[in-house]
Amino acid sequence: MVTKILKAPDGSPSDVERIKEESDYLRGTLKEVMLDRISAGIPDDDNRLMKHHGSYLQDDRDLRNERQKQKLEPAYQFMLRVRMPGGVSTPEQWLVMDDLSQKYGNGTLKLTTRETFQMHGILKWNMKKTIQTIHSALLDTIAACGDVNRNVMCTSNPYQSEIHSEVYEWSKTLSDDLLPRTRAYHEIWLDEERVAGTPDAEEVEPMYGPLYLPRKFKIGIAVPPSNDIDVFSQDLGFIAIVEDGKLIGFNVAIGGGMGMTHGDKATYPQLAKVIGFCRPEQMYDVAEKTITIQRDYGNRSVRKNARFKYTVDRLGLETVKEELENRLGWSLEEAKPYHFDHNGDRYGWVEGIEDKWHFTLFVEGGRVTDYEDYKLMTGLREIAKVHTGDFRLTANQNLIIGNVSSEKKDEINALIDQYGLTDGKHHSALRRSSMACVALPTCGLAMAEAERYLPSLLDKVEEIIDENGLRDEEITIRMTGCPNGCARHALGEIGFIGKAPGKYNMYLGAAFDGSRLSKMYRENIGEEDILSELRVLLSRYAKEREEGEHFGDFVIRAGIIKATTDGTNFHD
Ligand code: SRM
Ligand code: SF4
Repeated sequence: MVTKILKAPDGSPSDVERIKEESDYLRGTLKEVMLDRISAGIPDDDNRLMKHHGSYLQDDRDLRNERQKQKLEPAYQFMLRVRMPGGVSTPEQWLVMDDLSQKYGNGTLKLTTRETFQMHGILKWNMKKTIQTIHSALLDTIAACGDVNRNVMCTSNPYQSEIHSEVYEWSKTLSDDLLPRTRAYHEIWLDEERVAGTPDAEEVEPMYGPLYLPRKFKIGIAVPPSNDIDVFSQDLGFIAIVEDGKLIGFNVAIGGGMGMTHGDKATYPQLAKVIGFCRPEQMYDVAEKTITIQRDYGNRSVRKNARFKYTVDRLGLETVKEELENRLGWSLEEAKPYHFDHNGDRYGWVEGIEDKWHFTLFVEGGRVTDYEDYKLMTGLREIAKVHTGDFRLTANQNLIIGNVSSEKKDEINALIDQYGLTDGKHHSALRRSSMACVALPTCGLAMAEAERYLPSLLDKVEEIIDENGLRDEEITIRMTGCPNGCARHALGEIGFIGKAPGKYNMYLGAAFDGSRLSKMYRENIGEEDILSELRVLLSRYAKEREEGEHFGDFVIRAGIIKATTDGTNFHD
């Protein structure tokens, strides 16, 4: 076999590459600037590095204009993201996160689309205490953001508990073993003394090297028939193959991603493609070698073309597979058959193995807070105080109260009733299948509202749903405040991407099981147009659909939108 000579793109390295290179393995001047009391902010270079520590500086955009008028610096605050593979948290950890958000955050917790906690609103002077407390609860924020492998997701699967716990263990192993090795985090936040001497790069970061990756890297493990983690949106996806009730290995899919820039055809969402099968014990090797291919050939010059999906598209899927097998020293087996049913969550109580129960709770927009008439945060706190199982944050921003013993079930159920915590079944199935990214007021990249707006839009869409007898039809609907795709908009049967305040591009036609991307249907429309479009589309769907046909498939069959499975023609 002739080995092809692969090349990374030419071009001078982006500024972030310089920052990483000069950072002394992600230290920069973070230790010093976090002590500075003159500003609540930190310099840009350090903020770039901060991401590798699971945080970054934001400002409250609701207050931006007013503070500018008053000639005050922006209302600086930090977002902090926890690394929590597979989304599993103990009740004790839940209570710590709840307490920290009250003490140092904005009093809410965000359950993210990658199954973890985010806190918002932390002031600079409270960051170290917050991280130290998280550490004492046996959690951390290392590599939750930044140009490294991120929180590894896995299907929150209460139905097949045995497989779930096995797959969960693999997600933990991957997450831990693929961590950066630098001690920067421990020195800056946990007061670890620096070891004297200058070890070489091989010793400090054997896999990442001093420049880390060209861009973030994401891994997710799905357990069919659930594709809740949207395995085709991951840089590297593993699809569990179960035979005779036993996990025999994983199909490997590479090159997925959701982000793009409006109007820029060189950027697009892309689906990961299945390239083969590996045994569970080969999984780490596959992940490590895939990451090193991206490390060596990813675009370090243009960050918006730096994700692995572009590396795969540029080099070609077969070439990347060949390179992977060269680095592995063995070949992947042929991919095994699998079947996904859905990418959403299944709500309410289900019985797992060994007399354990799981309750999936609908958490709108993933925001845990106390609303005036819905004490969600208090209710969950009271549950955490008596719960002896676990909590599982889902990839759809919901929450599973997991591993509840039969003896505890009545007690937990009484609290669920007392606080009116909901499996969402009094809502339409459409709302239960909704996701929205954070967007305003904390996200600096948001062009329009998402999490704060979608619930009120859905109130109106639900009227149309009811007029058409579609209350129990699961239709996935996702909204993001910009095209970065944090709520995986391109895999929603109905998707909205913020363009400007109150204006969205509307997308249709993704598959209900997350295996096909949507396409743009209308550009730059406001609420009135959104509702009138949906009135026509949903009424046609109610009348013209075939038995069991999902909305995303219907719009394609009815010729309303052209199908695409390839991101490179996403804009056409
Ligand atoms: Fe994201 C950047 C929030 C999942 C694609 N994302 C951001 C930042 C950090 C904004 C920034 O860089 O300035 C957002 C913080 C807002 C805030 O105030 O909290 C942010 N992303 C989120 C979360 C919290 C959305 C949510 O409501 O749940 C999710 C946290 C996940 C986690 O726990 O790790 C989140 N982001 C995603 C996903 C979904 C996923 O991974 O399954 C995607 C699409 C998948 C992908 O990566 O392709 C996603 N986020 C992005 C991008 C676009 C990357 C790209 O390829 O171009 C950015 C912008 C960037 O990296 O430059 C981004
Ligand atoms: Fe922010 Fe855009 Fe991500 Fe929404 S999609 S959280 S607006 S970066």
